[in-house]
Amino acid sequence: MSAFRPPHIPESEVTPKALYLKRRQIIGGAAGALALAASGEALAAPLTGKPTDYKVPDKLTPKKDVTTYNNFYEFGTDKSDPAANSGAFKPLPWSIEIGGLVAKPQKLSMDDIMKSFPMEQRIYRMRCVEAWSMVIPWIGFPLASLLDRVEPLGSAKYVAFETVVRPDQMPGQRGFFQPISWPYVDGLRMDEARNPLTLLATGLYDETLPNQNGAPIRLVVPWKYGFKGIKSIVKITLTEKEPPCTWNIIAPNEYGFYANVNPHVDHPRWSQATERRIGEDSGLFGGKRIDTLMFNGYADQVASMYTGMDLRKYF
Ligand SMILES: Nc1nc2c(c(=O)[nH]1)N[C@H]1C(S)=C(S)[C@@H](COP(=O)(O)O)O[C@H]1N2
Ligand SMILES: [Mo]
Repeated sequence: MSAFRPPHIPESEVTPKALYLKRRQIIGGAAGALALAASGEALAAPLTGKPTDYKVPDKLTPKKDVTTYNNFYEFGTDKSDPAANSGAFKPLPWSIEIGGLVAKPQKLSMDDIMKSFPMEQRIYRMRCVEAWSMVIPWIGFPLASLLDRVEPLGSAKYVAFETVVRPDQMPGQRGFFQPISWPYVDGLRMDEARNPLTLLATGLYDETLPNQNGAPIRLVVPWKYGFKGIKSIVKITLTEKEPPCTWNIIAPNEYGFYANVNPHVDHPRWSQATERRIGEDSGLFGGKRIDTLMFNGYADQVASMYTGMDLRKYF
């Protein structure tokens, strides 16, 4: 069993409104008032999510590893760069524009989001394409709830996402070496976006998302390789055509649009059959590796979306 215990909150306090009010109270006082005045939004407080059945028996990855071993090229390409270089990033105020093939396009602030969607806690296995993995207690809400709110048109077949571009606050977006053509973009097919597992996360463990993990809001798709989990989202667009995906643009033979975790389809330069759990004793010689599971262990919930598809072709 995992060592994690959800914080104890009475049922009455986990409604979105109560959660929001509680957060307002916590940041009360002079400092809170100042923070509010500056940002117009109240996100500086601890965050709680309603415990759910979405969890795995695996041991949680220590928060320290979750927040110091990251991929977030906007802050640099080394795993330690995002934690080291994201201090000047200002996640608030923030808003997301949702548009494209929808009946009700809208722009939502983080306040709107915190008020509108009840936050849940979900413990997911996460698998990076680089063959390491973590187990993370996320706080967030189903992307499907947000999609319902904008009312997708029948012609909408995909959902496209975009990360913020802020070279002044994101050192990886300035300077001579630019590994990516910004903004970082990615997308999902509509059924994947609406799958109950797919989350928009606003926190991890018991805090709002640290900058290095994609503050203030990022995508979490636990049966896909980590690069699909686009961070610091500012734009969501419903489209008819398959949207571009940053890693697929950079190396189409190595990274596909689907990026479903699949131990039977190797990356051209390494095996995807096993993985290394970050934060666990890795012993001598690179240590213990565990088997990677089909769809990262979520086959029961997602495999039916891909029946009849050749997963070697649509990797
Ligand atoms: N905008 C943006 N999102 C991103 C990335 C990135 O470089 N930029 N890296 C991706 C990759 S490769 C991984 S493995 C996950 C890592 O998320 P974590 O650092 O919260 O574990 O973020 C994904 N989302
Ligand atoms: Mo990744």
